[in-house]
Amino acid sequence: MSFELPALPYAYNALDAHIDTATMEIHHTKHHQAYVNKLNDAIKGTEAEGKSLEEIIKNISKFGAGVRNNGGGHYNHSLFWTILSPSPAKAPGGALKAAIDKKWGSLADFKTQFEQAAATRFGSGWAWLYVTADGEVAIASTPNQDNPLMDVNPENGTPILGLDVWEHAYYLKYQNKRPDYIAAFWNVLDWKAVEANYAKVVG
Ligand code: MN3
Repeated sequence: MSFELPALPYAYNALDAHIDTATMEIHHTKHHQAYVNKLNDAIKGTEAEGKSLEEIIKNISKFGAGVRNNGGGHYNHSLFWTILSPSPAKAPGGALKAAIDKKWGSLADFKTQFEQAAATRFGSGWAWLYVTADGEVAIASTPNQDNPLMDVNPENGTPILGLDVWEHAYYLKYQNKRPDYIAAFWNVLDWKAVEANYAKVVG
């Protein structure tokens, strides 16, 4: 069974005021599709074949660069699409709100720290809100298509929110203005989806 490109849960133009239609379509049908195709090629005949994506990512040190880059690409984008929404919940509630308030003081303070991580990631990569093995929420940024679930990452845990800061994610609308893209991201980030991811991790 090979990996497949997941369908977007909304239309390509659904987020257009903040993430433009052309970017969404190219990002999904070209970039993400390419990670899926190259991942399927890279695992052929290796012990990764037949394993779940999560299993592969958690044990990524066992595999080569092709599996790391493309497996990460498939995992990261699959998460990214599901936390965006044209009708997002604008703030977290419940246990996630409590965890964020405890760690950073407020949602606004969390956003400032997260924006800093996303804006200062040099070159291509991602910014993350993730849950550590101790059940704490934390912020990380990773290069390329790495993520906190990978065993090679010292900031290790389960991502519940990820922001793609590769230029392909924003260049058509925002050009070199990555901070503007990061600011726009909050308008389409669905905290309900992040809350659901958090609940899956902490039980
Ligand atoms: Mn991308």
